Amino acid sequence: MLPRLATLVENEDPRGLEALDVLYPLTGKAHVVGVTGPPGAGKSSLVAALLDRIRASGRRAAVLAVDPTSTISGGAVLGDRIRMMEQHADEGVFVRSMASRGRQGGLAWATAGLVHLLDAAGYPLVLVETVGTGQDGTDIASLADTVVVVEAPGLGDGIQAIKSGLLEVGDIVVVNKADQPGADDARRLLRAAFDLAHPTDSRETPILPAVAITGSGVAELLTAIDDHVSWLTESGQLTVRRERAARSEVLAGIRMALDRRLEAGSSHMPELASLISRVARRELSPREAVETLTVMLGPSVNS
Ligand SMILES: Nc1nc2c(ncn2[C@@H]2O[C@H](COP(=O)(O)OP(=O)(O)OP(=O)(O)O)[C@@H](O)[C@H]2O)c(=O)[nH]1
Ligand SMILES: [Mg+2]
Repeated sequence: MLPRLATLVENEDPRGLEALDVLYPLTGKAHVVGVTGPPGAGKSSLVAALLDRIRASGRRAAVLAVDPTSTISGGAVLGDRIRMMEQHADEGVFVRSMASRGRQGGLAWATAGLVHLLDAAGYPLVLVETVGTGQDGTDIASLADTVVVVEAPGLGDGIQAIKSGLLEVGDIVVVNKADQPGADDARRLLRAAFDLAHPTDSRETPILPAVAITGSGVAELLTAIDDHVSWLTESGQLTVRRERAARSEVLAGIRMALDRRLEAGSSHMPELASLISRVARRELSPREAVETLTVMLGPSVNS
């Protein structure tokens, strides 16, 4: 039933959404791990290697790959890999991919919905792969309990990675493709940058080498992931993160609902159409039109 239900949730079929409402109280038990990083860093390879490791130790896990075919690094190849994983999935593993294409905003919302479903289905570990550049709105950082940022040597210099802001959200950083030149330098540079930026943090962000295609370093990564959830629990950070996740999901939902209503525009909101026409005729400034429409949301932060 899970694949069918996932499709209903993904398509925002009312039956899927109702099921989510019913299932939601059962969620919150899974450890949600976001795996993000620049295109081609080896996220899918690393997730596949992690799955092998997880299965070998008799644990169960679900994987959600967001947009596996959208990137510059050979989307078709990657799509194949995900499909392969889907086929090989046994009862202890559930692999699902989701495209952001054609989705009118609401990617974070849809991702969260599927994660809740996998959580409710009883998978103790849910891995979510997203492409992260530091500027996109997939919000994996607010959704996940643990964020693994995957970097690789040769994907632009380390300074760029630091400036992108992506590293900031990482609870664990992996320098993948450690079999390639420059990996040690990349790791040293990242270590120095982290220590400079966070000299007094109670927890040091692990920066781990890995070779996803051979599985080297993957056991250490899984240990680091498990250690992080222990740290979250003991430090009370888990509660803080869950609160933040709930907040960002609700706000994302509100934004999406507003966006859609506005997109539906003239047919559902004759006032909007007439305001837009008045702006076009220069009878009303754009700001005045916005003000008129947002009055219903309460006083603006500026006033
Ligand atoms: N040499 C080497 N190649 C690797 C390693 N890990 C992955 N690759 C290769 O790097 C390419 C990209 O790997 P993927 O796992 O698809 O990377 P990704 O980050 O998921 O890519 P996108 O989903 O497109 O952003 C593939 O050709 C992999 O075989 C590694 O540790 N060493
Ligand atoms: Mg991938």
